Amino acid sequence: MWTAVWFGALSLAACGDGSSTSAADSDSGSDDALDSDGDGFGDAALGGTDCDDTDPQIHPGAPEHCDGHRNDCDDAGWTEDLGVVSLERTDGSWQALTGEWTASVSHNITEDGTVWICPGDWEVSLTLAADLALVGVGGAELTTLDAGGIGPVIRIERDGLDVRLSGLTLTGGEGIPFLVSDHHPDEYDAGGGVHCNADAALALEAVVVRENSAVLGAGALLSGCDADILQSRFEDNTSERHGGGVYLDGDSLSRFSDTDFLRNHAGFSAGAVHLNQATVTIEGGRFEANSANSGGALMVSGGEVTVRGADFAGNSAVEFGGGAIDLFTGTLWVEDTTFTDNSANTSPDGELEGRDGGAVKLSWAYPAHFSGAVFTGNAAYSGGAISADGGTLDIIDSEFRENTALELGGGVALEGSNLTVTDSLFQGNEDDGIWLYDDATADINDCGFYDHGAYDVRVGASAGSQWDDVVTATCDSEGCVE
Ligand SMILES: [Ca+2]
Ligand SMILES: [Ca+2]
Ligand SMILES: [Ca+2]
Repeated sequence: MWTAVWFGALSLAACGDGSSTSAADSDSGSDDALDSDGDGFGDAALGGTDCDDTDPQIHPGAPEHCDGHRNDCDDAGWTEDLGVVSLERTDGSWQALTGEWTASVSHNITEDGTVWICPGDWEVSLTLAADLALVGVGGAELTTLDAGGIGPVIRIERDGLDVRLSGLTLTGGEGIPFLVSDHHPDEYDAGGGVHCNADAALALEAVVVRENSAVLGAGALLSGCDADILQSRFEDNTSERHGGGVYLDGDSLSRFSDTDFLRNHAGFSAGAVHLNQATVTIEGGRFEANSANSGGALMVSGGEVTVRGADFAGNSAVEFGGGAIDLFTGTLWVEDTTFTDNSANTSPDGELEGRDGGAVKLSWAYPAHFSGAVFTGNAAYSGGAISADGGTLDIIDSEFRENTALELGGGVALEGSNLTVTDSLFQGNEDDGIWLYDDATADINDCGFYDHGAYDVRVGASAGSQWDDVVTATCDSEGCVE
């Protein structure tokens, strides 16, 4: 039926009827050509004005959405959707958000859907109160959300939400008050880039979290929030106290995959990631040049950490110990991971207590397990690569090369701990391969010890130590000192 009407209009024009009163022109903004998408405008290919008659969001005068299409059919005015933000609701309708995302104003998004964010520098602090995906269409390098210091860039405080962020840079965020769980009834500003304090599911993919600040978790606070973070990057975030990159609290059960932590800093502990009674899995990724007083990259204050295939390089504990990781009660499982040039405070001056573990410091680990770990060039006051004070430590198929202790235990230093080492190599650590004292016990099997300045395995440090009661070191390769 519509076809017949259209041919009628065409025949009028073809006949050169000068009246210009065809039905196609007679009503405002619409025409009588076939309108397949029902947006009120007929198909341009059939004489109407709708340049895309398959999409009702495209027609003359349509508002511009961040959808990759020239919505208003106006060639001259279209700029590939640069500088446009739009919410696509789950029912397929759209809402323009562009005008609101300026001057770092706070906004709530309360309807489920996808927020499409086209390239631009957006000044905004967002509270997400619905199931939402936020998609940076041009990727993180072109699409920045900047909170301008008025609060977190992204804030999630409603249980049960499912939130996904991709292709975005989050910056300029500032933490907001947060009550730390467990036995610390203290409130601190937390979560500058992302503040997720809810039983919610959060996914980040290809997101850069950069230059945010807080007291805890400058890059992100994850409290009760289960985060799945993929191919993302936390860089140059700074926390006054703990977790320069991320602070995980309470029941958070999170996973970081191929995610890098670069140059994050915390004033007290954990330049990159702080766990307070939380569980985290790290698969791949690089932790580089993060710093804190203790635990240059990671601090575990109760919780479980699994690390597979990651690289820790050049992280530092500037005052105390654990250049890369400081575990203060909890479980640590490390596989196929390198620790290179990390350091605890190695200054010869000042208080020396606690400046242990150039790469890893363990206190009451139950247990710490390393397999396929390679420690090279790490340095500390004692325990150039690893120091352990209490708990159990189990090392398989690992290498310790050219790690340095200012005092004793170039490779591994153990005090009151139980060590098992199997199929591992110790070479050129200064001055000792392994140092055992104060009720430490060791079971050393099928290991190689080479090129140590002092002892391959030193048992007891000096007169008065308690080593001779309990140490049971047996070395199968080159000799061990008893
Ligand atoms: Ca149409
Ligand atoms: Ca259309
Ligand atoms: Ca568009």
